Amino acid sequence: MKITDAKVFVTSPGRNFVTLKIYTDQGVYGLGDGTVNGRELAVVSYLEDHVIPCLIGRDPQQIEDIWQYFYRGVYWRRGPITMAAIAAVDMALWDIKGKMLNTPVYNLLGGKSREAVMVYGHANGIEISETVEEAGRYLDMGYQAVRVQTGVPGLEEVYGISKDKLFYEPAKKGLPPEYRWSTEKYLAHIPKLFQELRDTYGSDPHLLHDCHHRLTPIEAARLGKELEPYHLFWLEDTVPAELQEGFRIIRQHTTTPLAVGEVFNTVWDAHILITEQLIDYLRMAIVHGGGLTPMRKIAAMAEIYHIKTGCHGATDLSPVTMAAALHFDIAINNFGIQEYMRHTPETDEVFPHAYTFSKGYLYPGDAPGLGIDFNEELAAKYPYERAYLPVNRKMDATLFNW
Ligand code: EZ4
Ligand code: CO
Repeated sequence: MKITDAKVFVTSPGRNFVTLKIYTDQGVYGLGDGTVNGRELAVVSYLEDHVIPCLIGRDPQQIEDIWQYFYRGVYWRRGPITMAAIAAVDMALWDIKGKMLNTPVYNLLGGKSREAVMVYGHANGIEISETVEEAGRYLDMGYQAVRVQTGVPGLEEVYGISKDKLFYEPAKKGLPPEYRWSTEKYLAHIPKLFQELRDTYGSDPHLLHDCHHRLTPIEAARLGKELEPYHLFWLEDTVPAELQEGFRIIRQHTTTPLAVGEVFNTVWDAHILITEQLIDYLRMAIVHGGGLTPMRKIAAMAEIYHIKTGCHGATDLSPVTMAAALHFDIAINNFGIQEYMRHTPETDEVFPHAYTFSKGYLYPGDAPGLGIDFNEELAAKYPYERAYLPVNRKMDATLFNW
């Protein structure tokens, strides 16, 4: 069997997505996602100029060998653009293998370890009361778990807060807008949100919160401690995790479960976090973590250290990644939870998919391969639009973490 061609598509049905389609001499094709928010065209060039010429003529059945060829074989390893491009290839090859063997990819990963994939939705509001109400809407829809974010008095814009509710787009059209941030105001406000949520909905719902890399380890330790009475499912991205050792400080101080990793690319971003049991959930996405091939290995390593997965699933991960994540989530034993920020109806139309949502759970469906397709004609109606995540500054304009 041979790869005869591969094409890259950029489409923007509400936001930009990079999609790779690999064609074979058996008439079967596979789909992969290579989207990196705000750097989409860099992945397009990486694939078109450097990957696809080396891919044509190879046997698509040799997934491990092809993955190693583009990782070890290239000398320049790691990094978000490289790993997203390799991930796109890897997803497409698993899709092809499933279609050739006429079975869903989860069967190739060991079969189903569970009936369904628990997901969490995003509830947000400017005021605490609005966030509490929004969380209630998710619980009414059957969600077991909700991520809650709220505006902070004195800050004009806060990440994760949007007028749009069921889905929202964190990237803004045009050049990056700039926001202002105060950790002091934020830390003083957040515990009140959780007090209100537990008073309203009791102890049952799983509550999650994302700090979006805004804290130092000791600030994270303080927040984790103050939130302990509200029993969070997890506290996410407290600090930027380039300094993995920093998590030792947080861990010494709080029993609030910690999640991190949506910007990680390889196991080398997480090996200390894993082996020292400094976190509880690893957030790496199938697209940004280099595909299903490395993610299976990382999950297996995490399993030994009592760490579960919680794959990133914001709107900037395409439905192809969502499909791949669901096959992974349903197959591995140490699955924790899957983020599910719904895509717009336009995006769902461009990417028809077998996965379905019911009462707080996603189901990958039983279609062969990843169970995802790509409507090229419709995609062509939504050309690339420049868009970036905002840039964040402290109150005195010092550049800070988004
Ligand atoms: O800001 O996906 O947990 N989810 C998040 C996301 C990220 C975006 C960045 O591209 O933090 O909303
Ligand atoms: Co996050």
